[in-house]
Amino acid sequence: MNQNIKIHYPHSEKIYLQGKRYPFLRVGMRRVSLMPTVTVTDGKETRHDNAPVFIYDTSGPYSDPDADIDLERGLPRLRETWMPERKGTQRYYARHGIVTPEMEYVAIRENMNNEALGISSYITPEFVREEVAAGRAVIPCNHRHPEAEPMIIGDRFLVKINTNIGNSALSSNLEEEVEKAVWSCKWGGDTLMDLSTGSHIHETREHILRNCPVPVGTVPLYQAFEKVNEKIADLSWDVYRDTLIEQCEQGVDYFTIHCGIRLKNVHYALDRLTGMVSRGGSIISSWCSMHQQESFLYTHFDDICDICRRYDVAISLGDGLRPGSIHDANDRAQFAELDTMGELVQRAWDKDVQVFIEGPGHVPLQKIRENVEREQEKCHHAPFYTLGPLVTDIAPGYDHITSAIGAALIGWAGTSMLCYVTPKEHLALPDLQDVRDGIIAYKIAAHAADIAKGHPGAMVRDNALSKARYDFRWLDQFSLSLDPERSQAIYQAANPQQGRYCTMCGPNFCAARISHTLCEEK
Ligand code: IRN
Ligand code: FE2
Repeated sequence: MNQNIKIHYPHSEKIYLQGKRYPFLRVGMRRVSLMPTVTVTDGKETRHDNAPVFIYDTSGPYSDPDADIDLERGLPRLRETWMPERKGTQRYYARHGIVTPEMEYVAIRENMNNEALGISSYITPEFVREEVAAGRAVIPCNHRHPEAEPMIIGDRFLVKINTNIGNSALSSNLEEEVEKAVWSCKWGGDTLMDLSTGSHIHETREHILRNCPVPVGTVPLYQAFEKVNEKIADLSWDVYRDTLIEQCEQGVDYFTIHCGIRLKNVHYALDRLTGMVSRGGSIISSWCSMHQQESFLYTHFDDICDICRRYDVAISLGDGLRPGSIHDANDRAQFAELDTMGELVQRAWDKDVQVFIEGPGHVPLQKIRENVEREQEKCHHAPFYTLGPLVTDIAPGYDHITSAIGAALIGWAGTSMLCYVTPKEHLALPDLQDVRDGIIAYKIAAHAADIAKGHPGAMVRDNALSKARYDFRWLDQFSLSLDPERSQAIYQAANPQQGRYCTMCGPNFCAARISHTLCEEK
């Protein structure tokens, strides 16, 4: 059933590495096999094998030809049998010195090439445990979402990307929603936020969760707002609490909660160039000023933590006062909220709840580093998760680019996860092509940051692709690229004979060819 939703990557094989502490673990990854390099000296041909390259794989069972996919039944419940009884959160186990199966899983996953080639690196299961215990890393994995493959968010690990799906008011059909989720996983989305606000919100989320191999996040305030018929004044802790529990039960892995907004700070955002641009932030700020009260998200924060702890749902502290233009970046509204988040991080940790911090938004290049440094200082090094940031405001239609530039820089400076932005940002709801363009832009930013940070093995894929390019192994170049379909289509459209050159320079102007001749003459 539904086999047509399967994912196929060219010249790739789905392989699984087994756990050592937990031999039942099978960590999926993509193995790209390459052609040999052929050199000709004195008319004699020599072949040198090229080692396969292992690629971090977010596509779960969808890229496994043997998996039987049935969208009605949902994915296999991978993590269900890993621990007989879940006594606490990943943070709880980490602090008690216990390496969970999830911790070993992410250690193997982060090490792809090193692990397969038997090269040791600092990323061991014990290292993962230490980072989770210290609060510097988070493994979002609700006990009730056993379909998800564990992944880790922290600045000593690969930089991750989040994609958003979901539609406003108009509801599309359930199968379409799952297709969007799988599409995001295909191109490399590490986590997925379901921001649906339409009708059937519960069923849509259920369908996505049961078929999603990556952690799923939501903003529960959106559904609570629907429940009170979009009347801000009618929002209350009771409605919010019930919504939280409903979503915890379904298996949502992390919640964006805008609890850093304090009544006394709301006015800071009012004399800005662009006021408030966070949906959740503007709703909750408006509630505070209508009632002249602290928000229930702030006053009930400990209750929220008690609920999240039971399921191991991570809290993503929402940046309700993030700047909506480079003009407003790093202002007192933004930083006042960050101070409150720092206080809340400590309270979440006291209850063993995993927590990370959302950040901007729109920030010019020269103000980016301060964001990370300040976050690490005020929020005690909890992982930072930013939306871009866009480094200029003048390119609507291209905001995947304006924001990927900021994302690369902020990732290099220490941000652990980047929330993608598509070309349609500020203009319209993205379609499938926009999602793909947004993801690729963010994979570039995240990978560039991994290289700059010296993540072990990060450059293996670059070096293999460069060698393929220099050897004119076109197919290898395509299969190693972030978007094999696009690179191959462009090449083939221009060069139907597939000669040893591309149409950018033509055969006689090709520097690589000339360089090869030089080497052969030497
Ligand atoms: C990420 C970092 N800062 C904000 N985000 C994302 O923005 C967050 O993860 C969620 O997907 C969305 C929340 O939007 P509002 O409600 O703050 O506009
Ligand atoms: Fe924006």
